[in-house]
Amino acid sequence: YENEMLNCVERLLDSHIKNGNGNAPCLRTFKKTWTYQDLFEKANQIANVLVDDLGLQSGNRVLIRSANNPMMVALWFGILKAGGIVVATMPLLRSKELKTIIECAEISHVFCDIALESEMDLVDSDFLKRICKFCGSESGTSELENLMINKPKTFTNFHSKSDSVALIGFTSGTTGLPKMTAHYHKDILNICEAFPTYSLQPTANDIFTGSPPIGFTFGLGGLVLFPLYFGASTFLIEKPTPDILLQAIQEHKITICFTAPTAWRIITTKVKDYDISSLRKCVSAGETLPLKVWEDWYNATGLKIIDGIGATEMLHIFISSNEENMKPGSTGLAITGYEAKIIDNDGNEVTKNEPGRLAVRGITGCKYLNRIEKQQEYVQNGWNITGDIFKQDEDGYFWFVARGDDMIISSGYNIAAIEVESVLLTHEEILECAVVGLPDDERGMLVCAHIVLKDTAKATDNMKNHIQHWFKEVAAPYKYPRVIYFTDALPKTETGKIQRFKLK
Ligand code: 3SK
Repeated sequence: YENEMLNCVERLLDSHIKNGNGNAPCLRTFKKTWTYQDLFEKANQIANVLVDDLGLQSGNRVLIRSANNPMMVALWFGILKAGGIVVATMPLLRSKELKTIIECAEISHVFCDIALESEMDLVDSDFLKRICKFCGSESGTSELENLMINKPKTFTNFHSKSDSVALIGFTSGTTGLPKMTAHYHKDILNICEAFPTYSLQPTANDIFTGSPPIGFTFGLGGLVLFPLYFGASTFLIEKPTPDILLQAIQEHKITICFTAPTAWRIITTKVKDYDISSLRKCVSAGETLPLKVWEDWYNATGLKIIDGIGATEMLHIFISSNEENMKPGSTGLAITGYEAKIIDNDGNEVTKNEPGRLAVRGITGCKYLNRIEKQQEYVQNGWNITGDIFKQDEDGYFWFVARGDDMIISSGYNIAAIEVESVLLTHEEILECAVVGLPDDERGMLVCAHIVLKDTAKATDNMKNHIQHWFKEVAAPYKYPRVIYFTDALPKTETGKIQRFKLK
């Protein structure tokens, strides 16, 4: 798509109408189905509202505050049709976080679902020209729906270029100012050829679903871009719990499901109560997938979870596998369109099976808008340096070792928190855990495990002693968690990532 005029909406949405597939199902929910024609008309009406009533200029940044629902998707396309730049946010954000995003991204327009208006109403910013409320639920109307009523259902798309910015993603950075990463219209189409073709081979008959918010690029790809690129349909769930996901799979004959490792783990414990025979592809990302979760799911269902690593900076997944080439426990191979390697601190490639920093380059890449110093850290000699520590084996497979900051150095031992977690998770009483380093005068750091037991009534000192003893039997004793805290739940981001920084 180099140097072309390109609005990605034309390929993702309008092409289905031109090809006579307007009546095909596109967006499904528990209550109703929108066809491609329905989505096309709504997106056009929204684009007309933006230009005629809300004063949008091309290049304006438009924030969407919504749970995963059909109106959110219509807004996503309507904004791009009108020449705006989409900034889709996580529904659980609070007013302070919304204000930061609005000021960083210089947001001029906001579309806010009335169900989420209270936090938005608290935000005051000079950047904002217009907040327009809509009704994301199945029935009901708000300001946007009223403005849409008399608008034409056709629209001449803004003539963007292949390298015009289409969306800005915010990284869920743990500290400091959030980083804004831009992606072009061509990037959006490029990722639709990469991971889906490599790992999923979708057809128009597929029905996608999953839990990640569309405001997270993992969810955007898996629940909007990939299904639409292949003329398939997507089942959107506003508040996805493991039971609701399973219910959707059973009742709506879902074939492809995207969710995070923690959800796969819980779904495994419940799957026997549901008929999920329609499911053919299971995708996990957002956090590394423990081998135990992969094995338990495989034993319960015969399905192989496709693990993948992506990054908001890269837009979507760049290392993954497919059923034919999978090595359980490994994240997989660099997918078509990407190269990856493991480097040391000087940027030199390390020898096979040595841990180092994961570097990747390919059809998408990091383009920070507001953090020049971070751009130079992230992109070096054309390679994107992710924060993760991986090893590559002699067959080219990448094995997760640790997040860049998740190595615990205790008494001179390098202990990967993720490794301690993987061992703990094989204990039959443990449901979830997160391991962090606790500063200690004597040893530098102590391995500290925050554990959720399957039966919280068993959270006693005896149980702590038992887990510590047992750990030393099954793994190198120096790695055992010297400190254990039992907890009812681990802090997580909306995308299911454990917030280890909070535990630290
Ligand atoms: O965290 C990930 O692995 C990821 C995957 C796909 C898209 C975006 C991200 C951050």
